[in-house]
This record gives sequence, structure tokens and C-alpha cells, in this order.
Amino acid sequence: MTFSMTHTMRWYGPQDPVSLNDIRQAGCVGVVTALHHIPNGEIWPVEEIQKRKLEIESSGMEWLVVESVPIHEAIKTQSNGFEKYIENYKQSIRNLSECGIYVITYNFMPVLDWTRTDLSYTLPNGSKALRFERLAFIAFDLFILQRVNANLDYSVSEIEQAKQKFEEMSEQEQKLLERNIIAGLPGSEESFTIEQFRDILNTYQGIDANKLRDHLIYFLEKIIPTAEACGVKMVIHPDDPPYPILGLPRVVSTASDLKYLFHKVPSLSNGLCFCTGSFGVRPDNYLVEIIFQFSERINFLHLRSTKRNAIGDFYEDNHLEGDVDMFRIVKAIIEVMHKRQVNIPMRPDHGHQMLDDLKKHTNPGYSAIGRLKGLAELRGLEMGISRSLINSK
Ligand code: CS2
Ligand code: MN
Repeated sequence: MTFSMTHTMRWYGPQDPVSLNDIRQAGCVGVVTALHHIPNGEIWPVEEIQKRKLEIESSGMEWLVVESVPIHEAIKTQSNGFEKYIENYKQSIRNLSECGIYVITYNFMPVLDWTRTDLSYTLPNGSKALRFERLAFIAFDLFILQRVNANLDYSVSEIEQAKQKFEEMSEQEQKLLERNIIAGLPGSEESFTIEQFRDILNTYQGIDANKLRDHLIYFLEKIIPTAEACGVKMVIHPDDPPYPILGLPRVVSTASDLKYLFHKVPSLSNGLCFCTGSFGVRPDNYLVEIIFQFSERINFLHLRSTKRNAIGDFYEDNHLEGDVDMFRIVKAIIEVMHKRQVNIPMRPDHGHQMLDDLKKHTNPGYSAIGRLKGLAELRGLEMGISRSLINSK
């Protein structure tokens, strides 16, 4: 018996410029999606889930993973109404399982989901990538957001260089930087103006990493028994980038963060969405070790690679290049799947904007052709490794 990754792509629903048929043609057997029209915190009704599921099935694919059922901010800060939002969350888990959907992704990043400063960083071959430039980010923090005490987070020379960078930017570039950071990237479900953003940052006063971690554990202690009873695997997506930003704590960035979560809530329904691009931004995250350390809990894979430099910038590289050793990762995943006797759903996480897509409006990171290329390369890599493992036995 051989096991292989189940190939999927994220689909943003009927509004997505990439159609279900496009995804099928790319070689996927399933999609990863969410009910993006349901406001954050509300219950996902069975009828709505069923309707979306049928739509996907009519294209010859399956709805294999939910990404994401978002966590309401009140749960992260434990403020007004959070117990009710947790109850709602449990009901959404039950409803999804009733419809036969058993893997649910979520993340626990305060306020912002994934963050980039540049959504069209041109690579030498003319295609475009997503990028995080540290000085641009510092410029945003100090001179656009003007966060109190932000200067304490950076070195004198970084502040000086960020100032110079900011002064050299046109007003339009400054506005674009602001939008890129706070207007919400695909899937983040939240979008802010700068005033709203300042207000919401204030709701985290007094919430340090320990407190946020406690709130996450509290949430898991409440929802995981429900997930377990329904046969659902909850999979947490790591922080991106994997460190605190804008004075906000982040607690799902490293192997020791994960170890703590799984130690506190040991049920195997408390699982992981292993995102190589997010973890891979830290040189002290050893990705292959993370796979083996948490092999029982990885129930969803995001495969992509980033390339970092010494000062903390990174961009999204080709799927088989950059800092992520995709060969060793896919090999480790194949071993884990055989040991556990399961196929794990995978999606090529992001792709470059390239070829025809350069002329189209695309969701940053989620264009068709770049992801198709990533998927094709990953499938080839997987097949080569699998076949050579079998042949060498
Ligand atoms: C991002 C987002 O790395 C990624 O997968 O594109 O999908 C994001 O971090 C998710 O919304 C988290 O669930
Ligand atoms: Mn990811």
C-alpha cells in the first residue's frame, strides 16, 4: 500500500477569479475553502456548508479541509462575549462534521493574520512574489502607525535607516505600504483603517505572550473535546512571520511553542497545519525535526519556500528553492504518511504571479499559474521520492 499527499488548492469561493474547474485542471482532487461570507464569530449553518459542499462536488472534487474557521478577537483577548463565541465555534465544528468535513484550520495571531510589506516584488525573470522587508515594516510602525514606544523594539541604526526609507517614499508608496499591512491579505477576514487599527491594538494592552498562550489553551480545552467527539482534527496554522510584531505577542512560532500546546491539550484532535513557508522564516526552526517531532499531529500541509537575508527580509521563492529544503521535507512527509498509514492533504501555499496572470487581477499569493507550477513541481518531487523508496526496498 502506498500513501501520498492529497493534492488540493485553496479556493476563495464563488468570488475567486480562479474557478473550481481551473483547480481541477491543475491536478487537484479537492479544495480548501471557508464560508467567507459568514461574519467572524457566527455559527456556520449546516445548510450553508452543505450548499458549498455540493457546489464543490459538482466540479468533481471534494471539500477536504476548512481554512479557516476564524477565531474571534474576543476569544484571543478573553473580552466581552468570548464564552459565547467559543460555544458558537463548537457548534460550527459539529455542523462541519455533520456534513462530512473533518479537518479545520485556524490560527491564533492577534489582530493581523499573515503580513507582507510588498505584494508585487519583481523577481529577475519578471514574475512577482510576496515580500516582507524589515525596514519598510519598521517605517510603517514608527512613522505611519506611530505606535507608542515602538522605537524600543528596534536598534538605533534600524530606526535611522527606516526613517531614511520612509522619507524617500512617495505619498502613494506610503499609502500602499499601509494598505498592504492592515487592509487584510486573502484569507485574513479582517481589514482595518489606521484609526481602527490603533484602537484594536489597544485591546491587547496587558496581554503578553504568557497570557495569550493561556487564552489559546483555554480555548483548546473547551473545543477539543467537541472536535474529538465529532472525529474532527483541528489544525493550527503557525504565525507568519513567526515572531511578535507591532508589540503584539505571537505564540505559535517555534517547536517549543507547539510542544507546550500539545502537552497541555494532548488529544490528537489538537493538531497542526504544517506550513513550511511560515516556520521556515526562522533559521532556528528545523523543519524536518518539527515533522518528526509532531508527526502524529500533522493533518494538513502548506508547502512553499521563503528566502531570507541576514537583516530579516524575506521573499517567497520558487517552491523547490530558497531556504526550505523541500526534498528532505517531502521525504519526511512520505515516511510519516507510511508510518501512520494516511494520506495527508497538501496545498501549494502561494505561488508567483507569472505569465498571463501578470495581466489579471489576482488574489496576492493565490494566482492560478504560479500555484499550478508549484503543485506540479511538488507532485513530481513526491513521485520521484516515493518511487525510488519503493524501488530501493
Ligand atoms: C497564508 C494564509 O500562509 C498562509 O497559508 O496564505 O492562508 C494564512 O496564514 C491563513 O489564513 C491561516 O489560516
Ligand atoms: Mn500557510
